[in-house]
Amino acid sequence: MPKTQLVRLSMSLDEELGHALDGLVRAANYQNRSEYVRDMIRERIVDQEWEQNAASVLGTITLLYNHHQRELCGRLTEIQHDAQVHILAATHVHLSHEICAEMIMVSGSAAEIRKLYLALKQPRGILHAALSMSSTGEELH
Ligand code: NI
Repeated sequence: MPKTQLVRLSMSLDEELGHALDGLVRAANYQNRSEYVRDMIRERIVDQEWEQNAASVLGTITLLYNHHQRELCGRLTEIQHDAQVHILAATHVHLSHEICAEMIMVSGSAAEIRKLYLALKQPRGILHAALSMSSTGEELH
């Protein structure tokens, strides 16, 4: 990949906002403001991909459920087979005698991934569901 040019920005902030920025940089253990602002921009780009229903994003769905719930496992499998996304990985962990945790990593359109997440969190027996919204990285530099 060719080395990209650096763009130098100089910006003005109110004193209070400047202090707030330095506080955020320190709290997140960044070495300097530039690194912090770069990551802030990348995070905003990823947020925007999801807000604008981008055609290609990466998501991870975490499910927590009681596997004694009748027909739940079969239902979860069925929902995944019907989803219009690519399932890249799925991991099942037996947390305790009755509780299972599942991690499903998917790529596809933001709208379809959200639809899958909402379908997976509905069935009786699901104790918690979370969607982690990430990116394919195409727009990140
Ligand atoms: Ni299990």
